[in-house]
Amino acid sequence: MHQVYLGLGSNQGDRESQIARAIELIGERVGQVLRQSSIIETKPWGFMSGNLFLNCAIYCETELMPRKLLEVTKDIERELGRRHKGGAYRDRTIDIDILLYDDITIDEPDLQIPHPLMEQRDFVMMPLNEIKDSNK
Ligand code: PH2
Ligand code: MG
Ligand code: MG
Repeated sequence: MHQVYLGLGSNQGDRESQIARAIELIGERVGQVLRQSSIIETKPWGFMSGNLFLNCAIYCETELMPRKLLEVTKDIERELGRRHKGGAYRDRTIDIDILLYDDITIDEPDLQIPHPLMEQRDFVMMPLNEIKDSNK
């Protein structure tokens, strides 16, 4: 089993439901979700919008390899109404980011692990620190 931390964010539509549904689908398709942080409300970082985010982090264990994990999280984003990918930051119904995957490092154009900007983002680090290594 591989140990994975994911960051979730939503600032458009029914934010709570979309985060809840994303976690449910991650549990079904990625692997058992063993820890979930508190959900915090945060101001948009890196772009202007009047829509506040809800952010949280989860820990799960998976058999999926990193690329397959990326594919599955992108499918879930699409199913939950996300219409854009990449490019400038915009409002989104759901964003699922791979923060950490075991101790591996990947640096490819479409997949970087650990998430390259996470340490600059309180909306990632606060929830992540809440669940990280809490009982391991
Ligand atoms: N995600 C971004 C850009 N800015 N700001 C907040 N508060 N929360 C996010 O999840 C977020 C963001 C790109 O993915
Ligand atoms: Mg993101
Ligand atoms: Mg993303």
